[in-house]
Amino acid sequence: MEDDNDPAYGKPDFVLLDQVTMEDFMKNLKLRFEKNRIYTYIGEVLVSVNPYQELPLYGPEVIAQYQGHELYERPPHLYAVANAAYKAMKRRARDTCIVISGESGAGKTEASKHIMQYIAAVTNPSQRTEVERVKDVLLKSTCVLEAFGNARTSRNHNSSRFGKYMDINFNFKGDPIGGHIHSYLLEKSRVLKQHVGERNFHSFYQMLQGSEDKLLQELHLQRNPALYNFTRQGAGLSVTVLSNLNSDEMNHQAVTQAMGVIGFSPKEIASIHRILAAILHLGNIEFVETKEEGPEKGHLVVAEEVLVEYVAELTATPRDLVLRSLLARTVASGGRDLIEKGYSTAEACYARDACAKAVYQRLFEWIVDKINSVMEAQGRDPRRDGKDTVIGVLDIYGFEVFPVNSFEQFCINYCNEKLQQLFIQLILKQEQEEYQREGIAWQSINYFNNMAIVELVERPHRGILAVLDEACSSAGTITDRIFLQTLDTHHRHHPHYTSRQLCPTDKSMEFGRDFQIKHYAGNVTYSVEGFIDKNRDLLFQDFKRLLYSSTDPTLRAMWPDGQQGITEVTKRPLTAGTLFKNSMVALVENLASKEPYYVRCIKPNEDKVAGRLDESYCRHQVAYLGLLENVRVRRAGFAFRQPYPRFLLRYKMTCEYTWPNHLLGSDKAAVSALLEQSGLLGDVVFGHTKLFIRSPHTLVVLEQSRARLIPVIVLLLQKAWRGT
Ligand code: AD9
Ligand code: MG
Repeated sequence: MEDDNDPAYGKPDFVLLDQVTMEDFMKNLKLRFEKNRIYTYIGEVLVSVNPYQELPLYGPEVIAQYQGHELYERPPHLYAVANAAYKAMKRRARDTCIVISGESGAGKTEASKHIMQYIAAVTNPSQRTEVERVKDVLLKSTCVLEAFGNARTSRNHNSSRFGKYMDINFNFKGDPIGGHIHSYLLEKSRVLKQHVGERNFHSFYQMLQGSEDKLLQELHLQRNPALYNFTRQGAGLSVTVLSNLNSDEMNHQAVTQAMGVIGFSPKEIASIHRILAAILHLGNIEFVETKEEGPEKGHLVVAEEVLVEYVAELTATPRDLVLRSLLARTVASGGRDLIEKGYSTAEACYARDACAKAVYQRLFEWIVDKINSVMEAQGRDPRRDGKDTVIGVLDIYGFEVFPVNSFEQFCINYCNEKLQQLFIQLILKQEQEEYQREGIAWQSINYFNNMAIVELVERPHRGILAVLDEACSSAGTITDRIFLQTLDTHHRHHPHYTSRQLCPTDKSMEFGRDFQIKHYAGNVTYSVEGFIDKNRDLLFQDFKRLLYSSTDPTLRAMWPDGQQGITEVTKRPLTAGTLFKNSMVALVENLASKEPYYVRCIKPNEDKVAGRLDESYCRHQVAYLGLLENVRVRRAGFAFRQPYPRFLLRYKMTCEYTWPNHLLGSDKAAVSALLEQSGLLGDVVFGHTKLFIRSPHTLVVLEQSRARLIPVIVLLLQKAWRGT
């Protein structure tokens, strides 16, 4: 650990580079990575490279080395960032947040887990039961949410398919007393369809592989996922080729145990299994039109009726009602008359799929709500008017590009644009505010600003989401293709938008199907197929009423809107895109109101290989994450800053006027005397409460003289001690 100042291991902070060029940056990143130094700072921002192998960097012993230390006193680490956020929260009663960003597979989720582990390890020294319970729930909830919200994709074998923001509430002693999870847009279309090499959500395979024979029998399931339409398409059947992920079977045990710890009752766990099984059976239901002559000709029937029985049994709903909801829907005709409108085969498939997706989504949301109800903050601090201090941890799906990108990737990448925008604003804002507060002059630095891309998506009236909403409200007359044409008309001159129509020579896009956005992280071609449908997110009322009629209280609780009568006029619900946009706006506002800490994750290679850093692949990420600009801002201003008392604590032994204590009136004056004696005054500026140091060299000089003096001081102290 101590060798981090050794040049053989590169610079622990990019601010210390001799020159800020991409070459120098990459050289340092690579050198450190090769020595298993996967963490490096840019000031207080932590850059992390996914090692794709287990490194001995974590655990209680390492945690102990970071506990109570300042960021710069130990080699760069996630623990140091967690510690800094925790200390700021505790000392200054500031709400803080840790924002983890980077593309899919860069290591965000793993980072968030290490942060949680650090916080759990350093809190509640008195082992109060209630606090222990909260910590247990916090830690175990990750495992449960990963089972239901993560899946194997071609980019990451344990890819988060939902966004997660977790608030941890602390009392005045700094112990966690509660928490709240906010989940964002689960990629529910995965329930129906997976691309080659990908899988459905882990939960399905875990249940099939891990349940006892008896349970499977009760669920009318067989162990083999290849028997179910919803779990066989991607053919990526095993969870992973990586060693650090357990088998589905082992995970099943872990998840069930975690649910128990969190407080899911055995009945609730059984309901969850039944719901998952019902979804799998639903996926195998097919429809045929009757061929016999007579009045029934052309009517739709279910090919395998026993599946309907299974679904009815598992959802505790009447079989006839299940069948009816699958084959027809009830519509109010004119006044109060209700008529049943039979489906065509395509409509029935659509309705079945919509139902399967919605059931899974409601299950997921119910699980999040359940965890939240268990974590609701207890024992609030009355001195803060019932308001606790909070650390928020954001782990959201990373920027992603697949061979075919749809509505989900569009939302995910938009979300990453929003976070990048926040990073730009906060890093600049924070710097500027700090200089103003301390009364120091400051000149702004230019960034690539992705605001235009964010606006392309979210602007009222003409933005892509607004045009999409418009298409959705048009009672089925507007097709995906027309939607694309409208986008082309509105954005033909937009620098970040193009399509095959606008750029006929670009063969990477298809005519009438694709548009492309030049994202901050790269170009992504989206296929508009299914955009309108996914945005409208329609589920017929019949299914809602059916599921609300369930005698299983857990399932019923997921469908409160099934109470509504068929003739009740419902307001048009907000579209999926608009809901997502609103939640992103709220998220960004929330993060901006807290003191932010950043972890910027980098994926070293596309093949998930241990220890290999592909230079051009990483260079691209360094560029789009704006890391070089980050270093420049940090350096153009002042590389280091320290409150006067802290500075003295560390360096007072280097000056006779300040050692062991100074008599100079103020700490500021003492620091000034110290620096004058070392001849370093020219490189610093005195703020109201902090010292600002321009070049890292100054700190190096101070560190060296400190290192020279410490053995002498230790010796002196030992002598003095013996003498007493
Ligand atoms: V996504 O946007 O959710 O698709 P993440 O969350 O950024 O993505 P994740 O944390 O899931 O990526 O990391 C991907 C894989 O990299 C993990 O399953 C581990 O196998 C591996 N990984 C990531 N970080 C570490 C680490 N610090 N040590 C060892 C790691 N392995
Ligand atoms: Mg993740």
